[in-house]
Amino acid sequence: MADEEQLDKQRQLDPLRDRNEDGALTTDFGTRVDDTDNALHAGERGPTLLEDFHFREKITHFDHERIPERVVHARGAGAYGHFRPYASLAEYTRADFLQDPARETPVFVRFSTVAGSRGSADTVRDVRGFATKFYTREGNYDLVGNNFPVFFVQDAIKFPDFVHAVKPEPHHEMPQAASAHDTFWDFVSLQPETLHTVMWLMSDRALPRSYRMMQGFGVHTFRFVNAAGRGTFVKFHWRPLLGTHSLVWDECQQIAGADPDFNRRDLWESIDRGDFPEYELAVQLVPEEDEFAFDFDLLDPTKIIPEEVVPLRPIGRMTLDRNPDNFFAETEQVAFHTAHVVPGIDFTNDPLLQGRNFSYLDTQLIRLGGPNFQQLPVNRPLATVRNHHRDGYGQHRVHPGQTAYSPNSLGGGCPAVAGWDAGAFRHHQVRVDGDKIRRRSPSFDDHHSQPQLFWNSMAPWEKAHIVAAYRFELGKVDAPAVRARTVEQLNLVDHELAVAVAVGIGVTPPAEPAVENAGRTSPALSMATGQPGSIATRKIALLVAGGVSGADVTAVREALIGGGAVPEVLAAHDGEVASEEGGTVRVDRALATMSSVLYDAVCVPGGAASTLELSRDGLASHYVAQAFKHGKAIAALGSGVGLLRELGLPGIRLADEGEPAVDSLGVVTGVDPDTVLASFADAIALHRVWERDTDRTVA
Ligand code: HDD
Repeated sequence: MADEEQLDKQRQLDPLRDRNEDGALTTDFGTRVDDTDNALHAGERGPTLLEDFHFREKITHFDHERIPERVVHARGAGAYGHFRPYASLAEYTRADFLQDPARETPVFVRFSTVAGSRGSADTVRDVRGFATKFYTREGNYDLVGNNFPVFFVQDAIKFPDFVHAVKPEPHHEMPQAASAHDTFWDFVSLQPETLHTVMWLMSDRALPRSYRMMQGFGVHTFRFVNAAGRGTFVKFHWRPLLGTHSLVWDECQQIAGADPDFNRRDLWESIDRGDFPEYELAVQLVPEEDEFAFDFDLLDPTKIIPEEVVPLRPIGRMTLDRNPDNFFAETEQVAFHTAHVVPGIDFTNDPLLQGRNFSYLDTQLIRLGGPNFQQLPVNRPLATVRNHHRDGYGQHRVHPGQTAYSPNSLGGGCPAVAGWDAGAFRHHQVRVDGDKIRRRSPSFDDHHSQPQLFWNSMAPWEKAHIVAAYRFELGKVDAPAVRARTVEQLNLVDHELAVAVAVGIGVTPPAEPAVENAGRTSPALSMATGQPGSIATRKIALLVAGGVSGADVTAVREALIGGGAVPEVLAAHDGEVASEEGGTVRVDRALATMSSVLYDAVCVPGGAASTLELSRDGLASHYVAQAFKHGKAIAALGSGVGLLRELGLPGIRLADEGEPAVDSLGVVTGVDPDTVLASFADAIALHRVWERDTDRTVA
């Protein structure tokens, strides 16, 4: 256990922060250096001398800077924060950090994509990792989750096959960070247990707008254990306070070029601004005696417990409020492990979890170069570490004394093991009995009911996006047999889905449904309902040119900032533009550097000369047209409507001259700033206006 004053992770890190702020440049062994720009040569034009220890040390260190990237989840972004429970959970778990609502536990969270390498784009179609390290006073607890509640395979032994299939193909190492290729679809179409998670992958859940607007899930059924030793099954859910929101696929592909760091930058800038990401931790609790009360197996990680069957119980809140100081030291070297558990939280026999408990320790040994990775600053627990582990590469501890074994008498028997009552972890006692067999339980066999449940629960636009995603992905698959087999699999989920996909990829649609659709839904699975409506932290572009109405710009900025949004003024050039009132308007960004896909909404303030200039600029028109295609809120004040009129936006009515305000599917125009801005804010808070989604492929 840690003492009270030890429980501040930042205080622990402070002496380790090497600011290099003043003083002379030195070698790694501390000798001051008089020149770091010229190596030691024999004469001005002569060879470099071996004697130049500074040159050799500098180059050698550089040559060794890289470590292996993570085999999966290589691309990520992290932040520090803290977690606080709402109330004591002592009834279910003895985990110390879940006992006292007055106590905060420091955390480090790393978000990631899965398939891409370290330098790949953020907005690819992929699962997102959501890994949280709680620095509790009883040791580090890692909740290593994803933004999907289910996983592709049921048994960890299939993980290498799955990863090899989704990663770039081995002969030419293409494509990067994409599942749209033959080997992925070959594998998943042959392995029907993947169907459910693939359905999530084809949904917009795979395209989060922001790490701040993304759910997280522990995926497995874990076990809480209370002080009396009673177990309760538990599923963990992170729910973002800003709601769960996604991008659209066309937008994602463009962002990958316009700003490949889109999600990473969003996280960094939000924390920098003081818009701290917040998530509620909720649990689904199932008494041990109800283990077999479901029509699926609780140990099967390809299944959810529908929230309508076991409701979520909110238990606490996490706030991320500090960016790391150094990406490599902290975000790259953080080492998560599913077996980093604390008393009161335990495993189940989920065969995926059991395998993970081997893999995460193993991978850190190669990635971080040996068994002392727990001593790296970001990984170092706040709880006191005492044991007989010794030596190894990168040993930072100095262990005085004679004894490094147990039992000992020469060291006074120290350190001694503790009991459950003294805060030791004790594996939950369950009776295990069985033959040694390589076989899965028949209770893991149903691969179709839950994908069907997911499909049935989607709003029409969500279904349309799923169909479009299957068509896109399979459209990149060369092997006709793989395309056909995928359609066959989908026909075991839903006939309408299978037909819609088939016609898009040139496969003969199945004539008959292979199964009857049971018609079950779980409304909680849809992103269309139950989202908190707010414009907070949304980025809004204001398009301006010389002669813009300064009054409009001020009104728009004030209204948006008042709601917590982040407006930015964009013009053809940086600096400032003249306002129609004879003043100036400061420009935040040059239009050419900030594509429309990098904003949540766009506004065109009034000003006849400004509108005319913007209309002549293809970039500004393209900007609005793109925002329209991606379902974003658009506003134009006064004469600004002229820019929109030229675009001929389908199905949209624009305000006539002098008309106060018209809201037509989130395109808000008119001369009355108050009314226009109020409707604009409502449309932004909806996230997207899906009714005018031009990507729709099925009704
Ligand atoms: Fe994993 C990393 C999440 C199954 C083996 N995994 C990794 C990370 C996350 C997950 C979020 C990144 C951690 C970080 O930011 O450093 N993994 C999951 C989830 C799974 C899952 C939610 C299923 C429920 N993983 C899984 C299996 C295996 C692995 C079945 C192996 C048998 N995962 C790894 C790994 C990684 C990893 C190879 C790569 C880097 C690392 O561990 O530290 O060990």
